[in-house]
Amino acid sequence: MSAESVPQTTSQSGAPVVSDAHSPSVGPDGAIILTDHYLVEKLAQFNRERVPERVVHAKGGGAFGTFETTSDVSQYTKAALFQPGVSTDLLIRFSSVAGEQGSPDTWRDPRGFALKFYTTEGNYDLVGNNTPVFFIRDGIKFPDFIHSQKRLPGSNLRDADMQWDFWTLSPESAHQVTWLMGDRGLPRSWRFMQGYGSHTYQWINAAGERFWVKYHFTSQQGVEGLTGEEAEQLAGSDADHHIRDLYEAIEEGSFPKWDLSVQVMPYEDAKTYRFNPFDLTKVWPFADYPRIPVGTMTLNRNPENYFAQIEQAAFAPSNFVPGIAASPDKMLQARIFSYADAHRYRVGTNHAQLPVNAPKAQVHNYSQNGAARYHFNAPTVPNYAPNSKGGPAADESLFQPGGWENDGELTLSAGRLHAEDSDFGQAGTLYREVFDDAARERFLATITGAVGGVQDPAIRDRAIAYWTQVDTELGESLAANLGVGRTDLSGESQV
Ligand code: HDE
Repeated sequence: MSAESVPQTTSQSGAPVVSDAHSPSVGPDGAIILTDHYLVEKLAQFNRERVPERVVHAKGGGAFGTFETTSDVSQYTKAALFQPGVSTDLLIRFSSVAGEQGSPDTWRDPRGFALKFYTTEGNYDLVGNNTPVFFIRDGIKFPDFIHSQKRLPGSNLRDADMQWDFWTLSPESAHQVTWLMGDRGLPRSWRFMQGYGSHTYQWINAAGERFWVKYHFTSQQGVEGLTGEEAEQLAGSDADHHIRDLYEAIEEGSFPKWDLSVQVMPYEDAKTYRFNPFDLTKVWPFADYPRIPVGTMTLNRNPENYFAQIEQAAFAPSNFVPGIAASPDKMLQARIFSYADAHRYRVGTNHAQLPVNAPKAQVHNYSQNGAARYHFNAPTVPNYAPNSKGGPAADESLFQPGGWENDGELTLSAGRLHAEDSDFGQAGTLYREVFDDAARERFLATITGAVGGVQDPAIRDRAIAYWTQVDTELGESLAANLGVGRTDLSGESQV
């Protein structure tokens, strides 16, 4: 391109720059000068290019797209984006969990499936994973859980003993660990995996009737995994394999799609359902509550700038819209605090004003100032309410009668046990009835390798007992593969 046709380089304040190759100096070999404000600006800006990476889900990638509501679910929710025929722009970010920003995409891990719907009623964020359950059912254990999956405080190395010490002392983790050690833990790429809201949420229809729902995103590309060998090879040869796969597919016009369906539980069913419907370690079998089609998500536009649009993307489970609300799920409630807090720390108090996070709906409120404030009210709008000067007014008639009955003394509890609740039941069902023979064979090989990395015999024995409680034969096969005798369910080896 000729010199005339390219833009003139400027400083951040727009002044023309004379060189990006030589710093002015006193004589050819002389001192460079402090008044060279462009050199100072360029080096100072460089030092400040990073925002803190996400403390979990640090490595990821994303795209923009649309959601089309193709069914009529208005009997369950009044949410504008889920009304028949409505098309809504969205942003998705996929991610791994434990790895830092530079880590390989193909490490065994759950995958984040975070959605931001730019609806006419404000942004609706649905921040889920590629598995329908989670490791724990109370947010107070989350920092500890993540610590156990990352690095030892002394050596800064990852450690199988730490992982399995936490898991075997947290039996509620068994269902999700079974998903993790199965094929879903190594998706071929983000395009070939399912997505879930994981939690139970509440939908409220125009008449104020309440329903409990679970979200399912079914990949139209199918579900495919990597073998352990393929994943390890890719971890070495292409750490960004999943980012690349999604980016190149969209560039080529091969737009990945997912069909959204929901399981809907009538409000009153929750009290007597066979499983605690708000326990994030449990699924609702489809036979009990079949999936009801809602619509289709299509990803059709890559980010133009990764940092501005993906690294600074701020997804928050607290971003609800009318017709959608929380549930008694303690994990969801803890997340409602944590995400916006993380964004205020990581991106800044006005993160919601960044274009990628800004709603398409108009914003009117009395918040003001704070670092990097960009949007502001006209000077005629007062910064207090109530006021007689035409400032924005809240509308109590919009109060949605969501919520649920709460009563009883403060207590410490893992939640009310329902008829068929157990920490290992659904994990065993997944292993015996969902996995086929080949998947069970791969699964045994995976946990043999993983538990085989444990050094502490007491933790190893507890891990054998943990898998024995999922499935007796599985536990026996694992013990045989590890050359360990039977372990009683208390975790003591009976060698
Ligand atoms: Fe997260 N989680 N989480 N998490 N999570 C974050 O938010 C947290 C949980 C998930 O692409 C953080 O911006 C708590 C369940 C995804 O930007 C943080 C608890 C599920 C992403 C946070 C959980 C998730 C995050 C880290 C226990 C699936 C990436 C930095 C109560 C249903 C979103 C940040 C993106 C990110 C907190 C458990 C999924 C620290 C306290 C369960 C997909 O705020």
